Amino acid sequence: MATIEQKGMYAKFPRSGKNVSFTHYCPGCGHGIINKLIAEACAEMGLQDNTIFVDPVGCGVFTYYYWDAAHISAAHGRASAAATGACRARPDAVTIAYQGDGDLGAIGFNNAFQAASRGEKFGCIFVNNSLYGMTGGQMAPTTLAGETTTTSPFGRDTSLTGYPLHVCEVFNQLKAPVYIARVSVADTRRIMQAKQAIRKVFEIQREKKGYALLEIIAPCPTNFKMDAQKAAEFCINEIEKEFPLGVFRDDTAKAPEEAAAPAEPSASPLLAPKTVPYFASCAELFAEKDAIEPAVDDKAFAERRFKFAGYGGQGILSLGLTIAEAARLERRHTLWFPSYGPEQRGGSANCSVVVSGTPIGSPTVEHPDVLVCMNQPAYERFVGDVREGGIVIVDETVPVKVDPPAGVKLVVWPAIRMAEEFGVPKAANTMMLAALKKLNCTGLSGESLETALVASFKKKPALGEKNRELLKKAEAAV
Ligand SMILES: Cc1ncc(C[n+]2csc(CCOP(=O)(O)OP(=O)(O)O)c2C)c(N)n1
Ligand code: SF4
Repeated sequence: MATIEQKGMYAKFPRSGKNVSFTHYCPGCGHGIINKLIAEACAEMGLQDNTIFVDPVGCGVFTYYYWDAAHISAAHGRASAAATGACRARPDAVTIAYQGDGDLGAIGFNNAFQAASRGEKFGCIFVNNSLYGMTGGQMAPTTLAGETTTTSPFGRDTSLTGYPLHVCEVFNQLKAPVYIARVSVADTRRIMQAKQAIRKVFEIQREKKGYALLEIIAPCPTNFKMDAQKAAEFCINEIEKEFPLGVFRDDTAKAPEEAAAPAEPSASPLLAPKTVPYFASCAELFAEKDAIEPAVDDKAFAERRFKFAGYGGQGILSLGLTIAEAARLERRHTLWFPSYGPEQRGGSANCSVVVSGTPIGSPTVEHPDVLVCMNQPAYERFVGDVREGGIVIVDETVPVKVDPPAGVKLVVWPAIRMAEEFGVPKAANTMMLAALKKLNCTGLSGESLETALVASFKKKPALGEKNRELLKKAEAAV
């Protein structure tokens, strides 16, 4: 239970409509102790204003109510993936993922393992209480042989469910991590050691040394069905017997080149050393790749949201990409977000595009201003979502059996027919671009749209010019 003065924590936790000064953890829960140690370490080291915590799904889910720092809430098992994004996007910050043994050891194992293998620069604090606490005490990969849980009521049967997963030992096979250790919070001496180890994880991140994994054995009195004292004893006498405490690796004193030494150079051209540039941020990567000019903020430019939908193979995704590219040419903020089924061709496909004068929060488009539909299922699926004042452009082959919502304009456009009449059936998407251009509903100039269209055929320049011609022909024809 936190006190109001607890370092690194908020004074009050405004949870479930109440403004309380106690956490949601059960009495004697290891999470409560660990939360306190993490908050203290972060505050004492002066890192509160520069720390991003990535919160799990599990009993640790509410840490954003407690730790006074930046937070990202990840989906179940995805904290290491989200932490990868956070530490790459903000290499100057300290990123700490907090995960339970179900979250990391079961659903999220591959995410966590691959992040460790890549040596992502974040610290992962992994709370092992040997079961799924939040959902009522089910068996986890870390459950001991013979341990009773709600899904192993007669004790874990290793002949059916395998053996307890030793996360530290498995991760210790990887090259990249710089620090791997297991501690416990089952008594005062252990808590003091755990605090030192937590500080070490923060230090490694502050000094940008690399990936660190700290497993913490923690009691869950509620699901062990024991009082706090007995639950702590169970950790010491049983869990720690299976999961011995200790430091598995500490490469922090080594120079980075030494810690993850590259493989010996090879004579094979496939393995020949290449110079791989290091990019500190995505912006830098893109700038290098395509010499892209960054977007310019322009509050006067109203955000527009587009949805393009049809069958795979109709060029729906490229049409969206052309709009995004035209926006980029005008140095607008833009995002293109495709969604398609497993089929290469013929399955349904759609993409969302956002064009904005200010940075864009989400790439998903739930209520488009402009909807372009190339087939009936797409029309019926999305037409009801279009925002009032918006526009729907639908190919004339689509039977319009459902009216658009009130205040939405419907334009029926002969994209497929024109493309066939012009002898290039595959150019139906270019015909749709002509509609967007002619109806002036992109907020982008005709010149940018044309340039983006031609650029989309970068590898086949003749086709680019052909499509520019077709675009003009379509505009003149309708
Ligand atoms: C995708 C998904 N699958 C399952 C769940 C249900 N669920 C929530 S927490 C949890 C397990 C939590 O156990 P653990 O990670 O060990 O954390 P603890 O609660 O013990 O701290 C599960 C299975 C979910 N929220 N999302
Ligand atoms: S259920 Fe277990 S892990 Fe969850 S808060 Fe209670 S004691 Fe802690």
